[in-house]
Amino acid sequence: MTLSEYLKEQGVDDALHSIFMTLKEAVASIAEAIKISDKGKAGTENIYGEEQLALDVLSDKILGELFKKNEHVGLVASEELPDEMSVGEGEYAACYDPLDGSSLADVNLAVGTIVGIYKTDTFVGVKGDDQLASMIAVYGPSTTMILTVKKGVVKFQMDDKGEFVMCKSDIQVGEGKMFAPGNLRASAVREDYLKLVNYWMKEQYTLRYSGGMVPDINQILLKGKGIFSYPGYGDTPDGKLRILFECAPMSLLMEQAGGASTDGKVRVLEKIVERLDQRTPIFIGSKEEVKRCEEYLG
Ligand code: AHM
Ligand code: MG
Repeated sequence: MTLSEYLKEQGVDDALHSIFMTLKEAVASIAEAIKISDKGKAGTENIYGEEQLALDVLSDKILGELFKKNEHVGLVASEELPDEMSVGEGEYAACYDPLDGSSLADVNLAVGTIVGIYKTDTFVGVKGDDQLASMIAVYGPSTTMILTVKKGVVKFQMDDKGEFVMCKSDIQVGEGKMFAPGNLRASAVREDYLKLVNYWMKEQYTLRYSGGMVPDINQILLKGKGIFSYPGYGDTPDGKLRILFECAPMSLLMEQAGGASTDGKVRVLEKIVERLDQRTPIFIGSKEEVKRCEEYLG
């Protein structure tokens, strides 16, 4: 089943369908951009400048230009732009991290795109629960999209013609011993986080941490178990990851798959976005693990 067929089967409106067609085009182009930039590393420094930055900017440009062409999208916000940007009259709004974990691209580790879809004329004041859909794309050995239109979670894989074909339906996250402990630096000053990580180690959880939130969350969704954590500490009590561009779209996917996501006290999807770059601590994955995080850190 293709992405288009799936969306029609789910009864999404023409506008949202068209937005996903734009996304599929963007993901295919970004996948190509990543490949070319790796190949050209030795000889193309003059054109691309600092490579990671070039890839971030390029991915951002690809998404921005394609959304501008889509009549249903009126507003975009990107992790790479200083402010939200009106792009037309459409009632839909898209926010995205065009290439999350881009510093991993030069060592050929997986990177990803994160997108949240809303109906709003400003992202200030929205909360993750307001999303109508969300998606992560992973650029690894294959290019894949995991998405939700709030009717469960499904995975598509790009074929050689740039078509996205469903390869997993009804993705479910249950329980199991796998952990991706982000920002371990915090455990040097936070006794509670150290205790939590020690619990996972003593219980012989499998460590699966890539340094990219997209592949890490992708893994939890596809293995159907595990926990990803990124607490704050010291001068950055809210950590590094942004609600709008990273945490809300991921949290919608996780909850739709039967998992959970919290900042330690509050569901991430309930948190109001007061500033576009607002950050939040996040503990996301299997329900029981998220509960454990709240118990240890709340
Ligand atoms: P980015 O948006 O600048 O790429 O940063 C986000 C990434 C996440 O994918 C990952 O989980 C996190 O940064 C890792 O951060 P750090 O290496 O600082 O622990
Ligand atoms: Mg990011």
